[in-house]
Amino acid sequence: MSTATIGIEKRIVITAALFVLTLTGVIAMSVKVFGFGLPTCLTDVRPFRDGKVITQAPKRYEIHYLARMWRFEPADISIPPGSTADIYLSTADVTHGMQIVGTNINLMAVPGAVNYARVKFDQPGEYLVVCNEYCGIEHHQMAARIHVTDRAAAPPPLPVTAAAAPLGGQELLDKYACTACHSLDGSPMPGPTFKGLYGSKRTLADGTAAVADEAYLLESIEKPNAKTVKGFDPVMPETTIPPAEMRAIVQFIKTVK
Ligand code: HEC
Ligand SMILES: [Cu+2]
Repeated sequence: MSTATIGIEKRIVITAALFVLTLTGVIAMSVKVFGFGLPTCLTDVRPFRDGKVITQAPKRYEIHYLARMWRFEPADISIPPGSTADIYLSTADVTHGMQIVGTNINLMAVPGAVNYARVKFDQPGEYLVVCNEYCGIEHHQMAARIHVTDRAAAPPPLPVTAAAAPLGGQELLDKYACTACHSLDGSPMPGPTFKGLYGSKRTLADGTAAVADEAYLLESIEKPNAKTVKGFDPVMPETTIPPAEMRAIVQFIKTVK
């Protein structure tokens, strides 16, 4: 190898090293000088169960965002321009994403963990918070708003109440009038009781048998006439129920013992 080649190699190595050092320096400087928050996974913060805004000082906030199917809590907050917010993100169910449109905040909400980022809101306006991790049928509806407005400066900001909680399985049975024909405690009604139904063996009108597993429950509700339970009239009406509510109903029936 000639001395010339060694010289070129050395120069390439040194240039590459300088390049890496410069990049590291730029990142460190952006964090220190310009206050860019690098997203971090905080494993020492316990996942929380409710979303809230904590006012630490004027224009200093801590926002605990709880992502869940399919909303963020708090859904709506107001803070004054120039506010710095420490954002902590957790999830109540599956993995979600959280992007604050118009900022560089793009976090993941991972079950069992809390993610963190700091953001400064200089420009007044309405910032949309969206989920960017597909999380189920109503994923596209998952959104929240951060209002950056001077009107929020006088009284301390209060989280506006989050969207109403979804109905539970038992409430859905009332909503769809299932309880008009099905009892939960074994008492006789036009339809079989849900008490002890899950996992039990059903004798059907055509003489065959079936086990009331999850698939059977789903089918019985979606297509009431697919199978008829022996001793009952096929009078159950067909009802259109959104998938999320359907799941809640089946999950609830499973617990009626
Ligand atoms: C008008 C009365 C009526 C209403 C309202 C009704 N059902 Fe039924 N349901 C029945 C009857 C009768 C049967 C048994 C005959 C059959 O299998 O079709 C039945 C069967 C079922 C079964 C299977 C039960 C078993 O013992 O194997 C399930 C599960 C069920 N219904 C769920 C529901 C749900 C959930 C709703 C509400 C969305 C509902 N039903 C509304 C009358 C009703
Ligand atoms: Cu989501």
